[in-house]
Amino acid sequence: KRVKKIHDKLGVSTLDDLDKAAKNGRIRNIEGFGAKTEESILEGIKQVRQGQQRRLRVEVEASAADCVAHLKKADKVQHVIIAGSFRRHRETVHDLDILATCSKGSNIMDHFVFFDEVGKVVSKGEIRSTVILRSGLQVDLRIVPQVSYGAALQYFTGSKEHNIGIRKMGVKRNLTINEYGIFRRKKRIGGRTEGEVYDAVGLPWIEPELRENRGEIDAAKKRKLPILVTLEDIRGDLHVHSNYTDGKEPLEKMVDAARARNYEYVAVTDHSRHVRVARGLDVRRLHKQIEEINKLNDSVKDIVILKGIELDILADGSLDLPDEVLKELDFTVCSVHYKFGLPEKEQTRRVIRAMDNRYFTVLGHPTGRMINERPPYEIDIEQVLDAAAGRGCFMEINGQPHRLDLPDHYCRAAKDRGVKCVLSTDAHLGANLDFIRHAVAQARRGWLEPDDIVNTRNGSELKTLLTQRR
Ligand code: DGT
Ligand code: CA
Ligand code: CA
Ligand code: ZN
Repeated sequence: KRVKKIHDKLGVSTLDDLDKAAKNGRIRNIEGFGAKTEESILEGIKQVRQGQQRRLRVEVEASAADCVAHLKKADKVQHVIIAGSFRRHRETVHDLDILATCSKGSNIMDHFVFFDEVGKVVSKGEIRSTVILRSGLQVDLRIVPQVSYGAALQYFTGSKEHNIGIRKMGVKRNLTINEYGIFRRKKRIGGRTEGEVYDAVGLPWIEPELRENRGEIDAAKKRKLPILVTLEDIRGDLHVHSNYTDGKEPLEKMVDAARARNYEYVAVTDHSRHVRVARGLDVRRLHKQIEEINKLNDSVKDIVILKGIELDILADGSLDLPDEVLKELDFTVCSVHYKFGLPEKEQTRRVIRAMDNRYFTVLGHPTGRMINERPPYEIDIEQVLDAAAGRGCFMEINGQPHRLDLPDHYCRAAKDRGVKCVLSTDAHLGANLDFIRHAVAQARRGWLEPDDIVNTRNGSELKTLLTQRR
């Protein structure tokens, strides 16, 4: 729709046309487009032209695992680990930085370049090689001696800014941290493990997800590092679709999948009527679903099925179904699915107005961004978070690979305001429940602890949280 608008209003039909239109500020004049969109279009064009789009971490996971498995089969290898932004669980990565140790006479470098997926060998040396996989992903392999493993792992995990901070702390103690060791004058005094590096500067070990120089070194000094949430803390999924709407599997199958994960509860949240392409539920069909869930709850004993809906936030900020119906539900994921182009003020007002409704539980995929595909809509998330704090509304961390929405810095902004987050998958298939890992990773990068998250609660604690606004 948006492409068509640009085409129709400005006669844009090539990337060059688009570039010119954005540079001349003509795009912001189209209704529903703003200066921010124009900026992100320009940024997108730059990335496409440089062929440098960063890849989703989630999308390179499988090849990363294959690479590691392959390397582990070389002779005389000890450690093989992926460092860099991949280890820090950044949402996108530029390349893979693999670190390995092996004993004398290993064939690891030959073995590496003969990996099936390698498309091109860029360089091959004794201690460092670089290849490009058929998928276009660059992979660097570095071999370090066993005594250097921890210091090298710390170095190559990054981020660069974090490393600089740690290095500076070393200097104060007359220590040189890195080129792969901890040295006092020229003498190696440690670096075999990563823990030794942090220990040498008087800090506890810092989780890779926190290593972005966003205050983690200070927090570590004060012994105030967060105890990050883990997958095991999650007790249920609160955003799941079924084939009542655009899900691919029957409700019962989705419940079975949740049960297979040993969840205590699962919320079925099919679309509401406004989403016609997904055959969104009207009052009648929602009632039918509620009935089915009631029956299912009577017959299954090991999991509680919550009655929910993914409710459209309409253009004026009202919700897509009347309060009389919403009060029968346990849970609502309220989402913006159209009118992405409202000016920032209006979009923000729209969402905050929706939160005024007492049946509003959680804001679904709050920024609307699709990584590498669609920019976020123009919305003042900080203002939204303030409003959520005042009203007791929650924010979703949607684990769909392209969404990962809220982004990490906003997860932290939510925590700072005492706004709790819900980690969910937005599953359209039973197998999608696995996306919860991605939501957990995003939450960890946002410094979240179990207490900051709604679905770490047990069933009765959850009930208390969900009824407090009503
Ligand atoms: P990426 O590849 O853009 O997704 O992000 P990274 O963090 O994986 O960056 P990369 O691959 O350029 O380098 C891997 C790590 O090596 C980086 O996180 C920290 C370390 N490193 C690279 N260059 C420098 C440097 O100039 N100084 C310091 N202190 N560390 C560096
Ligand atoms: Ca990297
Ligand atoms: Ca690299
Ligand atoms: Zn949605």
